[in-house]
Amino acid sequence: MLRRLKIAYSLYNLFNRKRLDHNVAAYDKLGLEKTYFSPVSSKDFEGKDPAKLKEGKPAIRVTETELYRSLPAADRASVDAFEEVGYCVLPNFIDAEVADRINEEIDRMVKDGTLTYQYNSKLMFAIRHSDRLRDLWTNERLTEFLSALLQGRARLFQSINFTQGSQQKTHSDSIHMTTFPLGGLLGVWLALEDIGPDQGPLHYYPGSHKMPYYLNPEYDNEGDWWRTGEKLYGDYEKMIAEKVAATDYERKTFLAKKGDLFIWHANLLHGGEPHLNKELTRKSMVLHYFDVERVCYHEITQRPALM
Ligand SMILES: O=C(O)CCC(=O)C(=O)O
Repeated sequence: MLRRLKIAYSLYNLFNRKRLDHNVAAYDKLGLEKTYFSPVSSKDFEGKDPAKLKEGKPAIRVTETELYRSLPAADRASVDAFEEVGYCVLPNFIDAEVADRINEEIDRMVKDGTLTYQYNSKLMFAIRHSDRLRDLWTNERLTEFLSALLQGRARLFQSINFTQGSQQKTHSDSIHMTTFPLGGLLGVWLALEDIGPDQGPLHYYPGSHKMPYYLNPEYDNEGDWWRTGEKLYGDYEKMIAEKVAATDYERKTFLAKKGDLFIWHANLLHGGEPHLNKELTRKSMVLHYFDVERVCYHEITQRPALM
């Protein structure tokens, strides 16, 4: 019950001004009477003009970025198709030796207790504990490329490492990490070893990012002025399963080689396949980037995102 009280989140957020200031300028531009710690959800933006947030800010095209220009033709073609299919694949993006060093660093942080498994299989925010990891994912070349894909300003928000498959049911990240206007998020997924069909590979539905964004109102999870919605996450997953079953989108799995990168759109439906052979690991790392030129928040809990 306490977890649903908006006042509890607001009190916590009251003491995190620096990490929440990013939304304030956007609230002003949109004419929203909110402070940095106020609850926020999609219903706040009804009738608001998203163009107000991007006034006078021409974004660079992805084809002009240094990273894109350095890619082999096949990878460029994958990036070119991003808008159409909702993802792109950059094979061998990271050298095997760099992947090994990431694995060593994660192992060390698990052994010394810096990282502990949460939500079954997730090692959250390793980037907060390792300069090397953070630098790898915040370098200028990658940031420029991701900013161009977002048509905004990409900022690394979160990392999650896995040693076992997530087995997470199909979802869109936009219920967890949401923006106004919608679509200001990218998922960047790195294989830290070869991942076969029995190791719980990533699954995804090409083109599904063009489906509507299914947020709190679509599964009756809006709550009221003092409480967030009462639905369970399983209710969200059930709704998504029904929505996707009513379409022709095809489910695919990403059988990755160590060092391969998969980038997905904010609304691409994806998840983790069952991890069938538990004797094998499934080492991977996922990074989520927000476009900080938009309002960045969590629709499901109606909280502003702590950057
Ligand atoms: O790696 C996986 O199995 C799924 C990860 C995922 O769904 C996510 O981070 O949003």
